[in-house]
Amino acid sequence: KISTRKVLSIQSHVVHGYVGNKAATFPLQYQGWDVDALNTVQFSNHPGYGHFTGFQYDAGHLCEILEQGLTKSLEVPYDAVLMGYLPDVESLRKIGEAVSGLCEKDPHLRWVLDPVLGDNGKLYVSAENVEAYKQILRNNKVHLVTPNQFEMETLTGVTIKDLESLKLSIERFQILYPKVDKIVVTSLELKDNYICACCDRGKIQYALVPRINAHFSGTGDLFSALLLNTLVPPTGQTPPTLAEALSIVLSLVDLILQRTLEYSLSKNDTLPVTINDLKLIQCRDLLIGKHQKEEPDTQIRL
Ligand code: PXL
Repeated sequence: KISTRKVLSIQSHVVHGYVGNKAATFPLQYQGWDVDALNTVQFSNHPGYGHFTGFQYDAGHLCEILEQGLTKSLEVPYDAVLMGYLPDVESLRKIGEAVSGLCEKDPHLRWVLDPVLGDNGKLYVSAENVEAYKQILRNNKVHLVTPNQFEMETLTGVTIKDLESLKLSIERFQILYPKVDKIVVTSLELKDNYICACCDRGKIQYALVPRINAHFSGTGDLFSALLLNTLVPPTGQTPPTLAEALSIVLSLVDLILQRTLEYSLSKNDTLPVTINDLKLIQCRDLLIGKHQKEEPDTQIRL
């Protein structure tokens, strides 16, 4: 009998393309997860296209599905909750409380939180959302949090400009949010190097991320889904260390981005290009889990 792991993934839905739940669901299913996708918005496509239509679901609708439907009636035995983009602050607070309740009832449940606040020095949610994330992180045993550089700076108040200030921000994070178990800081650009940092039980490590001269949407969502997959293995398997998991996931994401770039470029394109959507379906051979058991690409070392 083949077993599955079960995740509740709370993120956005785009009809066309691959961000949010559309970037997380297929890779997780391909790795053997039952994915219950609770969609926080439904857009035609992501706003990076320059035009889109759609709407957000409000807190009442989302909580009704989570609390009345999934938790009370179905009692789905989730192994993990993956929480991504939640633009409405009331939804963020209420869903945060509901997930917190689930974690209290079931200590086995892993909460992976991607605090989507902004990027490249710009907030794309309200200041209230920042406070709501801080409160969630202060009060909950979150298994893994995956801020990018700007989100880490916003959550800690420490500006990151080199390895030393990065270390300071991680130390500050641990003081402010001592209940959070593991931290991965993504999209760090320090002195022309792309870096990823991780911290588990006080141990901080860094990885150099291969540079690809293009901008992609959905990479962060794919990344947090794959990290969850690697950190929460099937029952009976020992999870890798955070550094090992990060190394495996970074090399897989690199392969997916390389292929996406190759398949997206037209003859007259000049780099850097902006690529609207990851070529996830064309990367299914990379996603099927075989990669997990192999040695990660040697180029990514911690
Ligand atoms: O994190 C990517 C993402 C998720 N959800 C929505 C987005 C984006 C990025 O553009 O627009 C709605």
